[in-house]
Amino acid sequence: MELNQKNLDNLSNRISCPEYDRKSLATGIVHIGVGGFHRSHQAYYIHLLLQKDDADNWAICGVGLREGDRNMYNVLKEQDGLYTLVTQHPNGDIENEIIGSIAEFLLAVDDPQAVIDKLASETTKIVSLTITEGGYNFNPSTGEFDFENPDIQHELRNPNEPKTVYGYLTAALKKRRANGFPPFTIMSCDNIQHNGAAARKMVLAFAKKQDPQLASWIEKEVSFPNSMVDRITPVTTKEIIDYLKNEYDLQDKWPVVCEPFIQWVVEDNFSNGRPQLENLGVQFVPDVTPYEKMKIRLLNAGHSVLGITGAIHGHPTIDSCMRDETFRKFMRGFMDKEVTPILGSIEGIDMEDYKDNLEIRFGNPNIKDSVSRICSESSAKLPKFLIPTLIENLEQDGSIKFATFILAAWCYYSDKRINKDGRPTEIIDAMAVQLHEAARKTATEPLAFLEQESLFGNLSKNKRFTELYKEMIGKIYGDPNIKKYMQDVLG
Ligand code: CS2
Repeated sequence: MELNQKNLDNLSNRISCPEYDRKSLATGIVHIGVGGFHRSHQAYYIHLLLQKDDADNWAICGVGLREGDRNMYNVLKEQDGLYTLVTQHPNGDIENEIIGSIAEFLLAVDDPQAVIDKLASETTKIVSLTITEGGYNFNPSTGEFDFENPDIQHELRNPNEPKTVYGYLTAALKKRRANGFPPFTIMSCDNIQHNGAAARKMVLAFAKKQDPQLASWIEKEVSFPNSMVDRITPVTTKEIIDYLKNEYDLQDKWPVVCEPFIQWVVEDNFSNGRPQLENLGVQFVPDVTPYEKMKIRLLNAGHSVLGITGAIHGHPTIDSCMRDETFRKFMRGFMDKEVTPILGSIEGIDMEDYKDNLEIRFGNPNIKDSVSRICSESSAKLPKFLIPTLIENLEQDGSIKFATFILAAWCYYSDKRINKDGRPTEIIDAMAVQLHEAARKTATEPLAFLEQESLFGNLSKNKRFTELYKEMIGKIYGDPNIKKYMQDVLG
């Protein structure tokens, strides 16, 4: 049976379905960047809220800004915004739930005006974002707004023809201001440290160039709460689609799989109201800094550590890395010896418990999170997740061998594009070509990869680091059977 509103009644005796009346939903949140993560995390929380409370005005309108969002748009249109969330527990238990909180979906490339109008509507109170690190339009070497981007130049010249998130946000805020409506909150849900502050800096940089008066209004009136978001959400596979069909006679074209763990820590700073999510486990705190740092430096960096070494070794998924003792110990060694000393203690958090729990989460055999998802966009991830830990350890004379090994492995991975058995690795990275070009020079110039300053800053000038890096490069290039060198690092 196809998944859509009409069939919900028939489906509800075999799978958990929304109990709220979807016809009376109104959208208070517009979310830009609907992918697997948004659907396993924020849309799930809102679904729980709608199940529990009379909060019909907080449903979500999804927005896709790019042509690449068309598949999601088509599926959600066909399925009336409905999709199945499949929660896979480590012990094999599975929970399936049809989520109904996405009430509407707009594709900007088809109808830009509809998106501006939706954002500018008085009923829109929050605009949330999962646009990935790359979507923020940082100039990687300076961290400032990249005005060279041709789409940005286009929208600066033609404010009525937005293309990026910045053009849409400012066009809508301008309209709200002209109509005397209060602005929406801009809530980043991306894995970026100080994600709210980063979004604010970028929006203001753009707005100042486009319309300084509007920029002052935004500066005063719009809030940009920082948040830490967490739920491992692998890429949806055909097996899951088949499983729903076989077990439930349910045809869902794009279900989402996730782990049972879920966390959302948000600064309670909303300019135009917010849903009452605190009763559903969302933590509202005055300052998310310690939580986000802990998550990014341990979970996300830990993932990259396993992903890059796992890809070279030939492990297909994160859980298969975790079943390999060398990889598990290496990842834990990195966390214990290099990250924990930097983090220090965080009030209310038992760090050892947090790391033990990460081991269980990464090892969940039913999640099957591919190393290629983890390695994708490493050029945006490592400079935020792992390199700062290395730099801080250099400053404090701490251990650097684990992180250094990962950078040497990343160079090899970018250069060779095959695993130790000669099988091609799938590289998905906006900087793939540049990484490859830089890494290729390694044979004659061992530090060439590090000379990409936008990624590594001036690490190539630090003697303690470069000596070790060169030694590790020599080993990995000599024999890509990296497992034995990981054991050396472990000592
Ligand atoms: C992963 C994250 O993309 C990555 O490298 O580390 O997507 C991770 O699964 C999520 O942040 C978990 O909350």
